[in-house]
Amino acid sequence: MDMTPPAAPGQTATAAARQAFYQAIAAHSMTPLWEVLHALVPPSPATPCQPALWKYADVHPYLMQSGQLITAEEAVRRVLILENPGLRGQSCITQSLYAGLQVIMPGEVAPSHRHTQSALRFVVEGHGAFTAVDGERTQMQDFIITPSWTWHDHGHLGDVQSDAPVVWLDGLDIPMLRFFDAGFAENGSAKQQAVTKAQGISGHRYGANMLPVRFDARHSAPFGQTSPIFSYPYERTREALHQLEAHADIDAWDGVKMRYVNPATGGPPMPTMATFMQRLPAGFEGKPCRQTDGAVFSVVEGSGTVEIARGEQTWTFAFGPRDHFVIPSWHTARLRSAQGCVLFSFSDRPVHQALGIHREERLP
Ligand code: 1HN
Repeated sequence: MDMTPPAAPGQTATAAARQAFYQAIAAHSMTPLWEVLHALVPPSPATPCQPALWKYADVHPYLMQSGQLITAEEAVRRVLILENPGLRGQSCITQSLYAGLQVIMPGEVAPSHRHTQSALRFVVEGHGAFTAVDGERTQMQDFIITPSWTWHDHGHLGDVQSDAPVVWLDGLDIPMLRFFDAGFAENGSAKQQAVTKAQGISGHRYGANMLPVRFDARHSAPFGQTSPIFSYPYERTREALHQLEAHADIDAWDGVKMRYVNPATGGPPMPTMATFMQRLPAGFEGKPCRQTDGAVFSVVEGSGTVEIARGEQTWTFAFGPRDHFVIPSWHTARLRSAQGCVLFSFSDRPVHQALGIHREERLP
């Protein structure tokens, strides 16, 4: 018996036969590769992720309003997610990275929990808050990491020096863990974890260009793949960049750009996310470059512009202190700064490198 349906007007018999075939196999959870092959292996990355800029002047009032609407404790984490306009509803800033701005008010606590997702914090505004990571407290300032499966809680004592909110950028590998279906989480038994270590001890032990004599990164749980330092003070970073700008070569694409390291391995502080600090000298006109790792930027000091291009489209963002922007995978970016500036950024580069798929192109 001939099962071929009659061709619809304008449809060839072949097309009709194919459609009927697709419907028949769909009932068996199958679908033809040849209809999707081109989209599956594009000639170059075809990300739905879009370049985007969040001006702090626009964001700040909403952060403060959120502080009136819900307590940190009720929210667990009071965060406004920086959601990529091309990925709405997916709680991510690139296909592999999550970013949000978290606010904590004096007197508040964000309760203790742990999860397999790794987190980084970059403090944007305010001081007087602290975070605790696996029993050690540190000031919530500058760049802090919360490695996978470490207990963490945040608090703001509201001291005499600061009764203002503290705001920081959270960067997490949430979409990656979702992709791998490897997310686990646990709440602490107490709101705040017990402090079991002296404040700053990990910095003294691992952050003074030395390691304990028998330290072996490969066998030092929980540090196998994450930095044993979890606080990287900006003062030292800033001075290093300043001296390098004055006395070393300026890279024509990046200015002076350094990556944060795990001092025990030389690798990134956490296995899924690389973090960078970069200084563009006054008058810098960067050459264009593109890479497969999508990157999120937080402007620390100064101002400038980033021009981002993909195909026929160009986006130009003017940025200043506390603004945030995202450069998606394989978008050509060009940084300029008349006044000079300092930029913090993070990306999924370590994963690209571990998989041998990282590509970078520095254009003339
Ligand atoms: C989290 O634990 C924090 O600890 C921030 O501050 C943002 C987003 C999703 C899941 C866990 C934090 C988070 C998060």
